[in-house]
Amino acid sequence: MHPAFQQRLQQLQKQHVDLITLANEKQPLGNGIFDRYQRPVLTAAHAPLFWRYDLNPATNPYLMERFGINAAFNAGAVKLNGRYLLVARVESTDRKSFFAVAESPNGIDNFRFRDRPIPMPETGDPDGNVYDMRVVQHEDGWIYGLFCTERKDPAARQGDESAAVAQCGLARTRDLIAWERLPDLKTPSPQQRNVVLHPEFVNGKYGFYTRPQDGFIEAGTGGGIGFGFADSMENAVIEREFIVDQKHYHTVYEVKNGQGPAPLKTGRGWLHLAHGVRNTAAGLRYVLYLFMTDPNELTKVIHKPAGYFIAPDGGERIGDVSNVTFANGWILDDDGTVFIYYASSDTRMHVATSTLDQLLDYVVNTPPDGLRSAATVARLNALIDRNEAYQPPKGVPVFSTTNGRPS
Ligand code: M1P
Repeated sequence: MHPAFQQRLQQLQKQHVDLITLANEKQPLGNGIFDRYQRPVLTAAHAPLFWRYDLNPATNPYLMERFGINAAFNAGAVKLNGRYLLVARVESTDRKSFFAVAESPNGIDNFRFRDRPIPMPETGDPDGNVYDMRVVQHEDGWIYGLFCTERKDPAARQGDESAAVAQCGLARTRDLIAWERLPDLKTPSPQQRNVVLHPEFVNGKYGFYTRPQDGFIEAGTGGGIGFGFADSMENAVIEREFIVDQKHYHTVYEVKNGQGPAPLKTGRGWLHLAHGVRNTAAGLRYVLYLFMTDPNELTKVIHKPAGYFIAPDGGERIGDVSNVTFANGWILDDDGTVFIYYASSDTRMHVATSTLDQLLDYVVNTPPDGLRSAATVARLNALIDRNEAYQPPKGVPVFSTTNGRPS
């Protein structure tokens, strides 16, 4: 073997091991609702070297990349046998996405991809692209994967090579190793993305959160997080969708929104993580928000704090599709810790941690959006009024509110 090949291989190996064994620390202080961490938990660079390089010096004397990985993002999440598993959307440089499992012993660092991507079977109508899997442990005993399957729009006008139809692909597994593909979900909507299975039966039926939309990008007359029922998973058909949480003028979800992972069952109701999209001069901005639905009436929102819960911050703002946070996986541990896995800018995965108690406090006690600037000012003044009793006594040095320096 040529010494240069050997030397480069050793350097690449060291760089990879250093990356995947790095400890991840909490960022200091936080906002009291959740904690961010110093570094992403999963990136394209986490992909094993044997996915990216032909390691044979005879056929790859320059040790060049033969298979480029572009991004690792929008991961479903599940805890199995004490391990924290992410089912990531891995995107190769040819723009195709596929699913691959990465696992960690603690949920915040040391994520390693399993040796091979998921060999997702196809239906009779092959997928053009698959992405954004929600992993749901249903009470029927199966672990379901619900994901977007995208195909070229057969009605696209001649020359239009970007028109696509998105629908919900379904698959199930017991172990995240062997997957059985089921027929795609059928709904009345021309397009579907962000479809999620409710983890319990609802009156003996399977409940689905949906996102009806008219076009591939535009929600149009659709949009909003919907809900519908199907009698079976082997032939899942939803006849009617009910809107649970609609998009709304001049909010962080004015263009569209979508359910994140499956909701968590709590003593107060079902806790939902979702994304909301608004338009800006710089393009669409995706943020995450929380809301809660009634424990028995699943289409009734009972709490919804104003505004966003997580938005792109610092380096999270930049990536292939900048200004995006997107989440389709979270894990509730037995001790009440919640691991929120979110992607930034369609490029990499992060974790934020909180507790169920903190998230419930946030959702129940944060006032809803008043939908007008004056209502926002009233909400702020109400807080300032309540805080009057807790101001430091007069004469005690405080930070000036006028010049930002100690007075
Ligand atoms: O690029 C941002 C996101 O856009 C889509 O989300 P939505 O269906 O809500 O518009 C998806 O393609 C998602 O994967 C992507 O992160």
